[in-house]
Amino acid sequence: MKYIDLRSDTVTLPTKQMRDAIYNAEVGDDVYGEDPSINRLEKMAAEMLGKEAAMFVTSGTQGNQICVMTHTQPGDEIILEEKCHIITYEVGGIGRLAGVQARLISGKNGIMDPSDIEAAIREDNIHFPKTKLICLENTHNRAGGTVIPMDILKSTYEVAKKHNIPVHMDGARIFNAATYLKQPVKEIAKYADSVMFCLSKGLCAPVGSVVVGSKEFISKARKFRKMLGGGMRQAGFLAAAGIVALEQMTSRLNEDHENAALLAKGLSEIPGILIDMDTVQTNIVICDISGLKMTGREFAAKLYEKGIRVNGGNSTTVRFVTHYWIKKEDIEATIEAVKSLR
Ligand code: TLP
Repeated sequence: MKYIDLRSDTVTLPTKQMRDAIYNAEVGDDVYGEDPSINRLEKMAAEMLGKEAAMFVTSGTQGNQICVMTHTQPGDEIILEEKCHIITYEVGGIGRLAGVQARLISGKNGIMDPSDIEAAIREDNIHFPKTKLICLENTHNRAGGTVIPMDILKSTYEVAKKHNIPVHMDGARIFNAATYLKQPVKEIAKYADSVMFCLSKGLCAPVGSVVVGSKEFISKARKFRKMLGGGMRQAGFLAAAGIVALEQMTSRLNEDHENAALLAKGLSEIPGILIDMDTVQTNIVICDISGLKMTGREFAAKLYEKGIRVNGGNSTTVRFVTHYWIKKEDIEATIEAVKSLR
């Protein structure tokens, strides 16, 4: 049976062009720096994001963890939004791997106020750890794919520079943010010292993410990637799909955003379902289904029987994510299926 899979944009399968590119890829040993496809992908990514250098990594999680390790020393403190991916879904890696302490700030729809960030920066005092990094997430996953407005991004970067603290952006979905803002992606990336973005989400590549930053930052980061077992050999097969992702998939994300908006509208009209429409900006829709008197897990199980997959747990929050393989008809079918659940 073919499911309408709205669990995540991570479920996207590679396109025909990607499969052909993988088959035909020129490869070499990337630990020796000799994989032409990896080198090409890294050059393209650095150019697109307006940074000096780039490094292919196995996953978004690995990219974020490497960036935190590269920017900090054990015992430092880093500032993050309280529901960000690094805190919620990275297995406590920043404590275990980087040995840093997290200073969490509540954001409005995932977006931290620059004055709250400034207030959280530690003064020089014998009792305090040093604030060594500010992490942003753009788009913000758990807040529903929300985008950091350009003026907030700029003010945040000004605060960071005033205190001489680098900014890392978890830009897993930065191309969705760029699409929403109608800005070239480098206009967003210029307000961060390092950016991680994923090839394997809305851009449909099967595996991999990229970290971009200064030459010095990336050469230091390469050592941490090796330490974490991310020094791959003929990884050009993966990079070949990543190149197609950057060439062909970054300019079509609006379609996913339109489908998410359509889905959010349809679902919000169903009694028992609440959606904060202000948060529906890109390809994620988060619903509160408490009015349906079932948990997210029960809701997901019922939809599964109707051929639709979503993620739901013990809470009454359910997430839907649109992507390349979801068409308008799938959205309509999903709304009808949810209506029939009651
Ligand atoms: N997010 C996944 C899950 O891990 C929750 C998803 O289905 O959305 N940053 C952000 C903002 C992400 O949403 C994700 C993945 C990552 C980092 C990690 O990427 P991967 O899965 O490649 O390690």
